[in-house]
Amino acid sequence: MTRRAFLGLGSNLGDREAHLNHAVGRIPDVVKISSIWETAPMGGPEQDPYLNMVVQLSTDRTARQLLTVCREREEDADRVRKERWGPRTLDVDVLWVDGEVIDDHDLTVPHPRMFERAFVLIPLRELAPDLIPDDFVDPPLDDVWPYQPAEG
Ligand code: GSY
Repeated sequence: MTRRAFLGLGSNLGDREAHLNHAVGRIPDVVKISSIWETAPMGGPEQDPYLNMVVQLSTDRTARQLLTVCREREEDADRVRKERWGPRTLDVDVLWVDGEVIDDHDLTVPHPRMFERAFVLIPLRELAPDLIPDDFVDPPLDDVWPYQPAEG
């Protein structure tokens, strides 16, 4: 059964834009891509701003199969799991799969923190306004701001 699914991507180490674009090109069944947003880091040690985006899939894959895709894309970016909440070349999370609810030790869907994170909700809103809580208030522009790619 083909369903709508959303993955969230983030990067704050190395060539952030290249990490995102490379991953998006290698995620199967992508049908829509949000803008890229630059976002202040939430949690963890002092670290550089992130680039964040969300992609929408129309897919037969289950959330668990999508988790495998996410991990493969993180491995492509040589992601090293050093410090929880620490800087990373690429983070890819399963946010939402229509009709799936999972609460396993390694996978929770819907993503347990997606509704508290402006860096998820703002790009997600471009693709799926129906998933945004009615009481969501946009954060100040110094928390989440449109990404301006370097020219040239
Ligand atoms: O959970 C994803 C990794 N991450 C991020 C992120 O993607 N964006 C921002 N702004 N802060 C973050 N903190 C963590 S951990």
